Amino acid sequence: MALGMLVNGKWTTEWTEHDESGNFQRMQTKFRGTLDKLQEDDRGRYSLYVSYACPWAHRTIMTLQLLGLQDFVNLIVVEPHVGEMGWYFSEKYKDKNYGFKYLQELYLKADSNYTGRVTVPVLWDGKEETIVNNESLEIIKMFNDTFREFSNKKFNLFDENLSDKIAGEIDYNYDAINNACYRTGFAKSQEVYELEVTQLFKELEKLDAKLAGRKFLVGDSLTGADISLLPTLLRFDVAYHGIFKCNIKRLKDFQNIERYKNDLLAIESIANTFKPDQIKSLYYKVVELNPSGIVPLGQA
Ligand SMILES: N[C@@H](CCC(=O)N[C@@H](CS)C(=O)NCC(=O)O)C(=O)O
Repeated sequence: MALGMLVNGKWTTEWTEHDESGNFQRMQTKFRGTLDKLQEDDRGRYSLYVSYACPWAHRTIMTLQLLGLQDFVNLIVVEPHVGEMGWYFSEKYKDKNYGFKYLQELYLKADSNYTGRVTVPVLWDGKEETIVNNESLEIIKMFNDTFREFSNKKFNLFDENLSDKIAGEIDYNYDAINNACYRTGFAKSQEVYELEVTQLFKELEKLDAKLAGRKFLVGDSLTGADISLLPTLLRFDVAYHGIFKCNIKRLKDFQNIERYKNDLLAIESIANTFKPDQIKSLYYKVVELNPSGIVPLGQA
């Protein structure tokens, strides 16, 4: 992965996601639209652009599959590697809408002056030819709340009666675990790294205790809180332990977290979204972290 971004519509290799002390600070996403009501005519109108390797996109793929929305929304997958020009398409991973070569072309179609990172996931509106939203949590909520009318309705991941608890878990875990792995991996000083990794493992201990005797984070069924956390857990021993140096313990050393993760992975529409080789390859090819780009054969 060579990190870069668009500035006023032009691709640069700038990457400004650190503060002066070397702390990783994630840039905010720019497209934050919502959809309130859909019609049967909207079948095929929207596309979800993803990479199976990306944890944020992984949330949206899981949700799409759990809700059975594959006939309503087109799934478009990028090559599992971030190249010199960011995410790209290939013979195998085609942009079925426009035949674009790079994902940045989609962003520029939505806004020719766009400034920001070119990230997945993207929820694309093929009728208006614009990006509805590129923030994973907002996309999974929209799938559940707006698109679910056209789904098999097997799951309701954001039950209104549990919404405060679900939102609380998602917020807490984002900071404590999901993004903490990135803050650890992208720390630019020994001091920042040590603080982050120590705190992350304290939080994992807490999570392990919380999951004792529990199948789900909130209530007694699968919710958006589980879907938001799980992609990070699935990347932990596969990639974060090595390349992000999140290595005080392996995730499989946490008994309850490991059982929780494996129980969720037993759900078919989750299992078939987990592609460990793509995950390893994406993270170990981040040039800033691993200049040789060598991907290890094993994992923690
Ligand atoms: N806030 C976004 C984050 C998405 C994100 O950071 N995606 C990464 C992949 S894991 C990406 O596309 N990175 C490419 C880049 O920054 O150039 C979300 O949750 O949807």
